[in-house]
Amino acid sequence: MKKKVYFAGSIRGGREDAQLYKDAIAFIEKTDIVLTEHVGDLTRSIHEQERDKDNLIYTQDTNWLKECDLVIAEGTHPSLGVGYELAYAEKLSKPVYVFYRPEQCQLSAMIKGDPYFQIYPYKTKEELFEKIHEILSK
Ligand code: 6K6
Repeated sequence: MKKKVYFAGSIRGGREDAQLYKDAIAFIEKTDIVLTEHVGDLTRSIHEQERDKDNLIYTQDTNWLKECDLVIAEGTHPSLGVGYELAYAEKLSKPVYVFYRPEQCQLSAMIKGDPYFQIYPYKTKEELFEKIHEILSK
């Protein structure tokens, strides 16, 4: 059966890795379902949003966290929202896999130091996809 994946990546924290999120989401969708396709949406500006939509985003995303089978996060680019989602997923006992590129960032000790999270340093996109494939094949 297809797994429902909550893919987390920086939005207001900065969109430098947005293309990578888009590619990772497309890769996951070859075999499974991504609930959070918007994380890889390159067409929407983060500035387009109105403040009063934030509660809708929060409600939708926390509902998807409840619905998902697992969380895959790209944590190279620091994001308050991603950090919040990871802690929320832990509270719900969802499996959480966090990827990051150690050559480009120092992942927060609050993520790296939490033994609940499965942390995967990687260098190349190929390496990232290979590991994601392994996780989804379990
Ligand atoms: C703009 C661009 C694409 O989508 C939007 C609208 N904003 C959001 N829509 C849905 N989820 C969001 C939005 N902003 C943040 N999130 C959630 O928080 C995502 O699931 C991301 O994993 C995470 C990013 O947090 P910030 O703090 O970097 O924004």
